[in-house]
Amino acid sequence: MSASAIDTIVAPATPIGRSALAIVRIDGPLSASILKSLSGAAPEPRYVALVELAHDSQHIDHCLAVRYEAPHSFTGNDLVELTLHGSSVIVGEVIRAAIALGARFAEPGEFTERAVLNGKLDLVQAESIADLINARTSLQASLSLANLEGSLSRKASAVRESLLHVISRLEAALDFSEEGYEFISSGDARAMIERAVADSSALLETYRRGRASRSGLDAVILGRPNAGKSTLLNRLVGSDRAIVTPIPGTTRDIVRETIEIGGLPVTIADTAGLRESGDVVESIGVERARRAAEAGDLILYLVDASAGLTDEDHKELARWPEAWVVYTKTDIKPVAADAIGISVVTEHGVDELLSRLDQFVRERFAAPEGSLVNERQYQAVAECVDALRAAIASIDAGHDEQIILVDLYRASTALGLLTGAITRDEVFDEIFSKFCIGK
Ligand SMILES: Nc1nc2c(ncn2[C@@H]2O[C@H](COP(=O)(O)OP(=O)(O)OP(=O)(O)O)[C@@H](O)[C@H]2O)c(=O)[nH]1
Ligand SMILES: [Mg+2]
Repeated sequence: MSASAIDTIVAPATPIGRSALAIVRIDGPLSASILKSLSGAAPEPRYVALVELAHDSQHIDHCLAVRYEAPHSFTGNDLVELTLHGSSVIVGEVIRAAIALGARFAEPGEFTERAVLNGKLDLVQAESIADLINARTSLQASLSLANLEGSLSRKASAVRESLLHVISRLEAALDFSEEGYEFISSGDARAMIERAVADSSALLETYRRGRASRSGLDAVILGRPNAGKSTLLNRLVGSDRAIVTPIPGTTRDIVRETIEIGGLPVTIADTAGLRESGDVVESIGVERARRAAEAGDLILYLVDASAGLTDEDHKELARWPEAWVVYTKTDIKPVAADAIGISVVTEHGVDELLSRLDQFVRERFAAPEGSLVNERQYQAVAECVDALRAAIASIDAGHDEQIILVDLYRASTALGLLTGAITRDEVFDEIFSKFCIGK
């Protein structure tokens, strides 16, 4: 896309409201001339200038302006960033003036989309910008930052490059088949594809953690009425979020709160006590509790230590084999040393429960850098693995290069969807730049 073929767009880059400062970005071919019209200034690219903004003889603000020249900007286009006083009135006036001077209001994500179209970012990096902005914990932020800096893209590129290597040699073998050259043995091609399968399968395995790390986890507190579920939720959250009474059956609907455990946001659901009940509302609550547990990542099954494990508890626990059994009210009756016991009255065992949870979340769900974090990324790599397996099956069946190439192109296109398109030009570059054919 040539720079002159695109619109000039304008939008605030900071939330609208009262703040010390607000940033407005103008991107596209008219950005510098809009700045000149508003301020009379044409600052040196990448230098901060203090300018007075006015439009239609009306003074708008004095602000800091930075002008970037294509391709050396976030979007790769000519770009202007104005740091204004953080008033929504000023922001509105600047945007209206820019629109009067030829810009249009940007679509959501359009600046980042332009950065992708200009090759400044790949798709994974663009997605990680949104994730970074939405991060609720420092672990989420550092994972998103790592992907923005290319952790995942580099892994995908390494696989893609090894595929290009095989593809280019098989293509060359086709082009020069009459001369009887062999550019790669089928054993070597198979071994390289096997390695690509192993690498991309390892990438697929990062998804369970990556997804959990990006979206957080759901923990569900289950147990018989009066077990102390709402009391535990309140203790974990640090406020009287749920109603606590000595009356069994107090909680009816699910009460959810999110806290940070093991570096991830964990949404804890306090639920209705599990029992058969003639009360319609309570029965619906029990049904909701079970559904939440089925969908949850972790179940804490609370048992009142002073009452001990009842037959109903045994029956219920048979449905939730993965649940952690946590005995409550250990101030009334202590529990065996190997059991998890807590008392919210004396605080006994609460810190230990928290540190067990912390460790569990870190070990089971915290993702390493360079993980797949969304369904789109997962589907792209899954398609790649599928195609590579088909290519290996074709080699094993003794099919010729053309058939194998179909699946290799499918695999590379799938990886292309992950980061940005793979083109036949790249295959030609690989052939002609690194490959001495001698013609
Ligand atoms: N002594 C003692 N009492 C507790 C403890 N935890 C909870 N309780 C009491 O047990 C009673 C029931 O607590 P809740 O937290 O409402 O129990 P629940 O499991 O949410 O009950 P339902 O909502 O009816 O299912 C309340 O009177 C609490 O004060 C504890 O650690 N020690
Ligand atoms: Mg309750």
